[in-house]
Amino acid sequence: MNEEAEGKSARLRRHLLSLLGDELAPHDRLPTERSLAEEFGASRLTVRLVLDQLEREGRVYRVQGSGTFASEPRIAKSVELTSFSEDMRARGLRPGSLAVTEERIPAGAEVGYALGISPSAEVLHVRRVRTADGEPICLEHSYLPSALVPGTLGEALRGSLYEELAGHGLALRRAEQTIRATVLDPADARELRVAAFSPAFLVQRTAYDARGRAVERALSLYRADRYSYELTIYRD
Ligand code: 16G
Repeated sequence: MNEEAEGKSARLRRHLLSLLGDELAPHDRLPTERSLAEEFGASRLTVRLVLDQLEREGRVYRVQGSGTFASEPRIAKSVELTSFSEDMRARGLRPGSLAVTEERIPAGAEVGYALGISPSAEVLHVRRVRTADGEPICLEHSYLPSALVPGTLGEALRGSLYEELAGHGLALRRAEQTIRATVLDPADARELRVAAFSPAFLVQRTAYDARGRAVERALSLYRADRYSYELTIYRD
């Protein structure tokens, strides 16, 4: 790209980012490629390359034959130990849960190791599809040692698990977690109402209370089109 086109594309990108930030609501249509090209005195190719970049960043999406649209904002998760309900409320979204199940099962090797209990020790497995304003965005499996959580949680699971645990003297203070990229198998994708094999973040978390007891092993699958991770990093 020559210098002039580079200057135009930088200006166009700034313009589009400010439109996306201030004026356009999710799913609003962006100005057409042709009108952007005219307004910025740029070629259609320059406009298309700028839109391609915004599409790769997840800021816009295209619909064949109908144009380019503003994406839903991603829910930026920070590295603080927060619950799903807190994350949603902080963004003005209503947290919810669908398809809630709970069952007692043996921990098994992976969960047992993470929780520091025997693979044959019993855990309460809670499975929930988490929603933001009614839209499914995350599939969560939580495993809680029966020794710490002996009863069923029932209706409490419609609300916040972390608030419920705190009410039982199991407030969570620290967690270790790994995040990796994955794709959703067809059954999980159906529950999250996205196409089979859509990208997702798999977050595995072990959360501890103030006494250092491992209270929860969780596997959360977040829709990658709705989430991003935010880290503050330091240099000495
Ligand atoms: C978060 C946790 C999950 C926990 C849930 C509790 C991650 C990766 N996972 O989604 O382990 O069970 O919050 O949310 O952050 P709740 O209190 O709203 O039920």
